Amino acid sequence: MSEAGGGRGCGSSVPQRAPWSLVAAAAALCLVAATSVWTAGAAPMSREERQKLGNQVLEMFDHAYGNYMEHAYPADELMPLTCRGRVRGQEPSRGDVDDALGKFSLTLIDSLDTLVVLNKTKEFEDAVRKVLRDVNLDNDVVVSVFETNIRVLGGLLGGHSLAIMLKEKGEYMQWYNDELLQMAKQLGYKLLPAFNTTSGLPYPRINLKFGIRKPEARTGTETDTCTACAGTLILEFAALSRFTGATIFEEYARKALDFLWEKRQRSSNLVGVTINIHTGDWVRKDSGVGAGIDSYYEYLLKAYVLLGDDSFLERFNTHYDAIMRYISQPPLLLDVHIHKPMLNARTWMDALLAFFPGLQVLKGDIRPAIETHEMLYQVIKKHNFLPEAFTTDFRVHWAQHPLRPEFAESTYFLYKATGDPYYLEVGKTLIENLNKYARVPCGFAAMKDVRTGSHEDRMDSFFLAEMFKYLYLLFADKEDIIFDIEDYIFTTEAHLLPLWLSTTNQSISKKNTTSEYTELDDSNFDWTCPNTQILFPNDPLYAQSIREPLKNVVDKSCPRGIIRVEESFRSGAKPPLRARDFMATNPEHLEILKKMGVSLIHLKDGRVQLVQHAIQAASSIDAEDGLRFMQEMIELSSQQQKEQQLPPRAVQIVSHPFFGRVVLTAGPAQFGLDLSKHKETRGFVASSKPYNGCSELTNPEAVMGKIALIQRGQCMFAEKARNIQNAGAIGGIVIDDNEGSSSDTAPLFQMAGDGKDTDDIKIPMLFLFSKEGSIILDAIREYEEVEVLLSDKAKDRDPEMENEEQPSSENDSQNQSAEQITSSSQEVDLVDQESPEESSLNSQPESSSPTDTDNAASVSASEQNSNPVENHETTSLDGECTDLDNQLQEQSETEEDSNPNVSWGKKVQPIDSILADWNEDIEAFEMMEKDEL
Ligand code: DMJ
Repeated sequence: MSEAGGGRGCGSSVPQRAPWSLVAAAAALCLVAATSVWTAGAAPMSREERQKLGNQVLEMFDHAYGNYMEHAYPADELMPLTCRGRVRGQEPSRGDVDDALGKFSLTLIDSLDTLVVLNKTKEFEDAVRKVLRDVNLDNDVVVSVFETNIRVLGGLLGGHSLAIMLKEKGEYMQWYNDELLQMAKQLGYKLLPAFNTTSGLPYPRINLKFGIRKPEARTGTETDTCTACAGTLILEFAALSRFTGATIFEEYARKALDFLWEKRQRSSNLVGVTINIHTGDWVRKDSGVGAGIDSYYEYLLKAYVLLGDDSFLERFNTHYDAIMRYISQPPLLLDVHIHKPMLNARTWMDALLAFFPGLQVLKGDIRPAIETHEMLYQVIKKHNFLPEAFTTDFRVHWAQHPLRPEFAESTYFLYKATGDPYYLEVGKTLIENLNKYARVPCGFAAMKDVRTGSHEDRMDSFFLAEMFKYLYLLFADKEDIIFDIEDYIFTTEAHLLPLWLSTTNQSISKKNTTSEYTELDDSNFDWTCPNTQILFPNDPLYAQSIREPLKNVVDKSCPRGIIRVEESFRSGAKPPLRARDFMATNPEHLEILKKMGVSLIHLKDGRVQLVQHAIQAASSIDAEDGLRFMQEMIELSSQQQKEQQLPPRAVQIVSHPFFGRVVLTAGPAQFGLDLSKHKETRGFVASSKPYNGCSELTNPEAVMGKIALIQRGQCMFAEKARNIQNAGAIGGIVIDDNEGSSSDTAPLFQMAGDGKDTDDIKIPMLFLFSKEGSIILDAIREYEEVEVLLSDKAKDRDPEMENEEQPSSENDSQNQSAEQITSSSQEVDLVDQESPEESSLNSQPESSSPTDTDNAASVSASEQNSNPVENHETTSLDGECTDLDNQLQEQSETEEDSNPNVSWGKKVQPIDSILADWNEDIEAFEMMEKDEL
């Protein structure tokens, strides 16, 4: 056993060779040590105001809980807009999100220990009786193992922990006889079959009644799970084992953790987002601290705190080093690839990572915690809530916000560690925003879009389990809570488990575990918990001084590419004018450009091309600056381009004589029916009149029930969509007006909305470049009736149809022409899955490869041929930075000679890497919809 205390992070209050309970308690105690040291900085908040805010939190909780109990209970969740309960099977399925709902009164169970924290002991007593009376854990329903563990098992254990605490106090719960614990044990046994894999990693889902294997189970065929899903069990399972003496739970959770540890990527010490539960192979190899991984890290550190095993701390520290080395790019936390950790895996962050500053407080690493928290707070100030995902330049990437508690959690922990009243003000803002924007007559509604303030009929149980706890505790004094919160550890769902479990039944902890045990050196314990002497070396303004440089980080930010920012600028070498600040209308900027040897060329299509000639620069230093500026500009526009990309869609001509053999690559739209989520749309095509679709159609009878063809240009895509929809079209294909354009040579893009709500557009819309579009137009001329299938992926052609129509010799000539069209369309882009033509997609970039043609020109052609209207539309939603958007279509050119180290050709992203990025984005979004959220 290692020593705790002494020279280690928690300071001298911990005796040498402390019992584990003391070590754990000390770690928790360190969190409050600083609350009284604040003497300057943000104005202190009076006790009166804190009480007022605390009471406001109580009132808000009553509003949420009261409405749930009145209108939804015994359903799992409240639907606050329609004021009723969400019962699984009775509402349209929301996919994986519904896997949290097991018909076990989820919100009630998740709220149990919140009632005690908020001093609502009578209501707690009443709620426990209801759980014991009404809740059935044996429903024939498939639930997420992860969600059921953290919300239901955790909720029951948190309830039990506080029930026995109250009983011991002698006033409340005197009748209680471990009934919640018995339920927890029953549930624990129901989850165990999920671990029946060779790896010991659990299946992601289980049927509460039938388990995994039985035919009635309707689950058990999954091969993958998320890292957090498999690595967020140890607190609840160990607590269950230690409370009951049944060792099996802790053993299973340890085995899963051991396996994940074994599978970490050895050179980077990072883990991926999803893993194959049978082979242990990483399925998604990107790695961050948000969705899919978050609570795996959290549980390693907290398992050390609760259970006292050094091995958990050692693992956490190893991962933490890697996180700080690769993922942390203060104030950002950006996903990287586990095998190439210097390579960012994406340019956006998800809201779940907002818990990380809180975990860093527990770890004792306060500076980056303050920085990230400050950045997140500024995003919140801009949008009132943290959008589900936002880009590195703080634009909304995914606008939803389901009232997540992670930011409040970090705010609470930072306040505990710093005592800085600034964090009380942050909490006050959170309360105000919730009341102002999310409060509805029947509870609190999730935000569907933080930009528009629209609501979703959803109030997740974690809102009651976590948000109110952290907000209440933030403003509470010790005497406001009827027990000592420092005797407990918070699970990831903020359920409370007593630290004394560390010394109970601990003999079981090491049984059957594969992990080797090593004596840790002292460095493992450095900073393992906040220590006021380290945090504030005679500087009460410590936290403020860290926040200060970041205070405008969001407001001042405009679209930019962040590619290991800290590295490129650490050297201090940066051009006098940054690409992200450049405005083509600013004469000073133009002057600087000239000095750097960069000239502007206005292209016919309205875009601006940047060209650098080093020899035209005023000096060699200016030439270097110019080169850096060009480099920044390329990265900036490439980043922007990447953000515009979406997986291609397919327009497949299915009617005679094509029979599905001709598949045209199409660009999707940011509005209308999403073909990746819905079944394909099939219909005959008809040209709209006017052909540009910019006004009410004059031939509605021709497009009614058909897929309308419209020409690009003259008005917004969304306007065209509305006009054809109003005329009764079931879908639309926009054909590029730029003659000769083709997906062979130009990158696909998504059609943007018009900056307003486009929810009214229900039909699918796809975009075809001119060459592909003319295949359809030619077909209409030749065959009149042309039927197409709009989908996210081409379907197998229909041999039955083909056979039906082809026996006559008359059709032979038509077949022949079909073949002709098929083979000629290979050039444009054929992805018929039954033929090797698929490879033509992969060969696309070769035609635009810089090795074929002039270097710089081909770079710009493949990277920046995006549509000015789309770029403008997309970013204008976010406000201030539209001027810059127009710059993002700029092309760049440089003379290779001017810097032999710069290979512009490398900037071209090969199509398979683009596709990989697309796939990762889709997977990421799918992940975010999963139960892990
Ligand atoms: C909670 O259920 C838990 O905190 C979980 O770990 C992930 N996030 C949700 C709430 O956002």
